[in-house]
Amino acid sequence: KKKTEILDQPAVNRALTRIAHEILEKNKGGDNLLLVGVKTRGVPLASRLQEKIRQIENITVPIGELDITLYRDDLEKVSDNEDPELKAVNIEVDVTEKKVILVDDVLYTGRTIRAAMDAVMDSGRPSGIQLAVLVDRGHRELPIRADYVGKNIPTSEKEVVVVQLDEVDQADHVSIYEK
Ligand code: 3GP
Ligand code: 5GP
Ligand code: MG
Repeated sequence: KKKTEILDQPAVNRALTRIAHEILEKNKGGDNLLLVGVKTRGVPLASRLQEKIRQIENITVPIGELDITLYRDDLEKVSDNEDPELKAVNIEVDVTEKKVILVDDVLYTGRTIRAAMDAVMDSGRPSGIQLAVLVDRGHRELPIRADYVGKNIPTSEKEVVVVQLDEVDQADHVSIYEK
């Protein structure tokens, strides 16, 4: 199947550098931030943002992770009646009064992020929740949008965005291909 590369390693890195700056600009610094990665690939993205914020402002923003179970184990199947559910939360700091930034690789229907917001709000009262994604591929089914986007990639429902990250896949690449 034909695969088209959208972002290579330097482009992924530049997008994350920009997002780190945008996060610091919007929040007037890094105080009271908490980065929460959505497994699997949101977790290494959150730690890369943590490292970039450390390089820019010399502060270490705390990190947590959420595991939201996939409702689509068959990626060919578009229709589904099950919603993603929380499988595990690992957030060591109290979210109360924190500006929580959810981090995920791809934003699609928005259902995963809805479940992630529920999980965060069940664990305390954050002062706000923001969303950072490497790719927004469109096709939202809920009124959810990202505050920080690496790249908007208009896709058809038949296309899949492949996100590969060094920590998981031994290389950084974002490409799209037809299912
Ligand atoms: P992730 O957990 O790192 O986000 O679903 C398992 C993996 O398959 C996900 O990795 C995701 O990147 C990838 N994937 C590719 N296309 C799709 C898709 O259309 N839906 C879902 N849920 N995952 C997809
Ligand atoms: P949503 O819940 O917004 O439909 O989907 C978001 C989650 O599903 C993300 O965590 C992402 O891993 C996965 N996902 C949905 N579509 C794609 C896609 O085209 N490519 C990749 N890599 N992940 C996807
Ligand atoms: Mg993901």
